[in-house]
Amino acid sequence: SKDVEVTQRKEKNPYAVLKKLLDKAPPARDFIGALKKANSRTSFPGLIAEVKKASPSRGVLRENFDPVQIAKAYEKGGAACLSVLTDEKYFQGSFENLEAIRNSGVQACDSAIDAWQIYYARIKGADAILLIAAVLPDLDIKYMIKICKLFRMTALVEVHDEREFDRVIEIEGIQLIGINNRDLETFELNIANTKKLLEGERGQKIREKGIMVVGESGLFTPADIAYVQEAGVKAVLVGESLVKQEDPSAGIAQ
Ligand code: IGP
Repeated sequence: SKDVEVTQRKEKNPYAVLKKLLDKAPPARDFIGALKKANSRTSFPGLIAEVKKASPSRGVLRENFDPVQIAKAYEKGGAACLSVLTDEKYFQGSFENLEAIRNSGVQACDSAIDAWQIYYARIKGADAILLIAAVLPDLDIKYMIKICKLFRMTALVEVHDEREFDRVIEIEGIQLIGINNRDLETFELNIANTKKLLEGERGQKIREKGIMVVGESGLFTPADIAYVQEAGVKAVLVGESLVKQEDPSAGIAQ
């Protein structure tokens, strides 16, 4: 934000400022491609490893939290992509963390509830962004997917229940859907949620449309990963179980 202020004093047109910052950012890399590559190389789901200091449901997960060190460990362990929390209030994250990690060369994702956050994340080097269906109306998701396309970013659209799934599956241009096993209202975790949403007609639709599915949250053991893979996911998003390890790369199976 400091560079935004400095430039704004010199520039009269705010869009020119924005354009300059966007042009300066490292180009977005192929997030889905990285996941697919990992999936075909290892026969495990592609791993999105999450850099998360704290969460509303679990409190502080790691005391000596060095985001770049964790990101490097994830990369060394074989993670295909990273998720970097930027929310300060609930997750003790920051856009500075995102930028520092991106500068260290890893594929990063971030979550947005407002269009400006996509611009901001892109400026800080994000390749993908998480859009949460529970808090976004369809029109917003559509609009935000368009912005992502413009920046060649990937939109990961997160759902938790059938209603949200049925809403977003019809959105044009959707490529990547995340199924969250955590209920964001009660914080309850249930990995059977991924399976439930991929059964029957819904699973059929996903396959027909060639949409990649990410199993999110509450994955702790190789058996948990195998379970969601069996259910049909080609990628997983894992935070707590990795970030809590002394060596965050240790929990990543090859
Ligand atoms: C990671 P876990 O249980 O492995 O720490 O979960 C990730 O799925 C979770 O942090 C998450 C999240 C979100 C956080 C999924 N969707 C939306 C913030 C906002």
